[in-house]
Amino acid sequence: MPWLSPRGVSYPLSEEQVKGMLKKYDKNRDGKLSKQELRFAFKEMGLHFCSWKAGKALRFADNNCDGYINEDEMNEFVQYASKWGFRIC
Ligand SMILES: [Ca+2]
Ligand SMILES: [Ca+2]
Repeated sequence: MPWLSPRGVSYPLSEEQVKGMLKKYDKNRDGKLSKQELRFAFKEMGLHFCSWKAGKALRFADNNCDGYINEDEMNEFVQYASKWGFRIC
């Protein structure tokens, strides 16, 4: 994982934890995650190139093509995004 650089003490997040974190980043409480919300969440969870990754994961998991990740699409999204290695810093 060359794009991960450790920032102090950190530990990897499980898929369940990532899902819980993502829900907290639904800032406007519409039950869906926009690209902006995802990008912010990725950044907070220690990912680099978060804008690019947010877009890539969003396109992958956005089954109904509305540009948002809803509850149903979340599982696929998290599975896809987990390979980048989320961390709590
Ligand atoms: Ca939202
Ligand atoms: Ca969608």
